[in-house]
Amino acid sequence: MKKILVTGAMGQIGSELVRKLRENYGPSNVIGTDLWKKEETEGPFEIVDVTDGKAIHDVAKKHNVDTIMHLAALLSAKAESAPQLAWDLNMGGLMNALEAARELDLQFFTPSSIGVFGPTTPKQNTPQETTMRPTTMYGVNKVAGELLCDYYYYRYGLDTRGVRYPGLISYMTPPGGGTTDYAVEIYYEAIKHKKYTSYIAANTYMDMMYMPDALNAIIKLMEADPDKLVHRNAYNISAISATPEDFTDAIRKHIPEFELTYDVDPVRQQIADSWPDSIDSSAAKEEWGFEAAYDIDRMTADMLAKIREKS
Ligand code: NAD
Ligand code: AKB
Repeated sequence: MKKILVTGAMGQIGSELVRKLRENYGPSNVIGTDLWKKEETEGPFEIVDVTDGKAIHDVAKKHNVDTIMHLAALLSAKAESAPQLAWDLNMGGLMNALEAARELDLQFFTPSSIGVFGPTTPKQNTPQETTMRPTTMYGVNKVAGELLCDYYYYRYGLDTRGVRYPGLISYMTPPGGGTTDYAVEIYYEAIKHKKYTSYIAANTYMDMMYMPDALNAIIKLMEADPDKLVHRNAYNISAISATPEDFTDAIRKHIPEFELTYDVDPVRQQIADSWPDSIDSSAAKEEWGFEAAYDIDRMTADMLAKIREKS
């Protein structure tokens, strides 16, 4: 991995991943791409619509990259409100990115999600290999995406790798329309109003992870010895299994008067209820040394400090 093209580079993950990759591999060796860009965006950047296969291919070729990290997608809540768009973007964009990687012989990464699991999946310590019958459009896309990446690996020998991310928590770029977004909003509201109304119901567990751990995981997996990878697409990884009350308890250690109330959104609650309470990351630990440095308390201290600095 020496020269990397990132799709969806303006998003929650992409905006921080590009920065981190540039620190590690050099600013000129990371090409950000998206449908749009912020005015202040620095470094090599191209406008690329991933539903246009030729555009991905041409930009990858122009910059002579050896790796594609494909992030452009519609997340779970948005996908439920626009299933056709989700299919076209999540499947069409992935197929185009894989084809570009095949034609140019590039290493390939794309994130899957805990959204691959469904109501018939074991809910506690969900195994790496288990029943995957999701009941959301996003989950259907992610399962099909995992299979497609494996297909390119087995059929063409393409070096495809992926992780099943839990909800990601970060302070730089807001999340893009997922079910786990409440776990970011709660921190901003804690600083601003000392209270938060959760659209996710009490006692709903979901897996979460702080962004620095999520970024380190991508780099560690992509640099891992291929001979050690028994699995490919995609590895369970998680750091935290938490409810809205667990976030509240962690925030109250810094803001004792913080209050939590509920106004449950039935669509996002149904999605959350169909996902695991906690997933088992042992295959990722054993095969490429995945580890998470942030638990909920360490992450909360950092999130609150960083949001305060910004405001
Ligand atoms: P995001 O919604 O924050 O960003 C997606 C980016 O894709 C946006 O900048 C958007 O402009 C861009 N995009 C949309 N349509 C496009 C198109 N046609 N062509 C090019 N770019 C387009 O998403 P994210 O949270 O950064 O997620 C990135 C990937 O990680 C997705 O595959 C997502 O499913 C996966 N993932 C994210 C999380 C999470 O909690 N953030 C968890 C699990 C998996
Ligand atoms: C979402 O909630 O859609 C994402 C995810 C877990 O894939 N954060």
